Amino acid sequence: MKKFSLCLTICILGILLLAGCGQTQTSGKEKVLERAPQAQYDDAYITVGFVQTGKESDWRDANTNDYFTVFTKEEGYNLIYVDGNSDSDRQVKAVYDLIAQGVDYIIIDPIVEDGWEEALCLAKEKGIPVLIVDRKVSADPSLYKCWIGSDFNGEGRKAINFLEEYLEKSGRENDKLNIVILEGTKGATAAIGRTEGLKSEIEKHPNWKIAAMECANFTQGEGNVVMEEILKKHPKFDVLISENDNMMFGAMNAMDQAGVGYGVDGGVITISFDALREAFVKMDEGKLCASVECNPLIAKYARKAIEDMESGKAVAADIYIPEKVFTYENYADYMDSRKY
Ligand code: GZL
Repeated sequence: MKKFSLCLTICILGILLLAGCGQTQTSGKEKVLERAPQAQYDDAYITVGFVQTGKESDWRDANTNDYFTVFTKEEGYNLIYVDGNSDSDRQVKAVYDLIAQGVDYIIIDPIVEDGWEEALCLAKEKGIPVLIVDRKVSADPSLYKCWIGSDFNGEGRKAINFLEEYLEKSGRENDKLNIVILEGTKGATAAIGRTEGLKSEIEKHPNWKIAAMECANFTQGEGNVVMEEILKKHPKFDVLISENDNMMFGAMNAMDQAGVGYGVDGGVITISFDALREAFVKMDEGKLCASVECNPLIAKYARKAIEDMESGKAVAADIYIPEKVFTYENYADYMDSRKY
């Protein structure tokens, strides 16, 4: 009997505690849960919600910082930054929140291409223009105003064009080559496009073979770990192509630990993407042969598109941003002017 009365007491206490923990407004007999009032934004500013992928690479940090320097109060903007934390579900939820808040524009850099239809449909239904930047979505283009970013397939082709020139200069154009590729995040446009571009050019060379192609999610840590595993199965290969600089830096550490030589003066030919300032340092040290630029300074193109929409001008569906290829031969001409 004692046990029963003890259990009953605990249950009653629990109900009382629960009743006290919500935000409730007592109105006479019943307790009513009240939502916090809707966010009220100053109409003096254009409120822009920006849903970023996360902080997976140095390129991403440069890309994020660029939005804070472009969408300023002085320029008439109220920027709401959302860190997607490398979680696409979190990104989608953030878009619903921004719609509920009634922002003026939404900018999305989607971690992966799929899963955006419903949120984009709701934004369109609510009359909130959406801009897709950097990576793409697989949803119908009528659901957003424009896409701004890089030609990722072209970047992949540029990397192989560099390799072809590099080999010709050293009389190795007919060599048999084993190529290792470190891929970015599965389902991300940058990885999809670069891989397609790389493969379409590599297959033109019957004496070349892709010995290994593994995902390292654009991060330096995974570049290191994945390369350690690759080296166990493929201790000897001729070319390493990494779909961003950070994975290359991690792979370089693994090759150092394994005593594998790489760089301009012999050993594994190293080619990556992004062209971070650190990549220029690695080229200066002779460790990196080339980095295909992927321009993270996208915010000014997004602001221009918003300004055009604000003034009733048409905006192109796709806006490509200019990019170069930096190599061990030309890096010194640009190194001091790099902004990231
Ligand atoms: C490319 C961008 C990629 C970078 C990576 O536009 O989406 O994501 O190449 C970044 O460094 O993580």
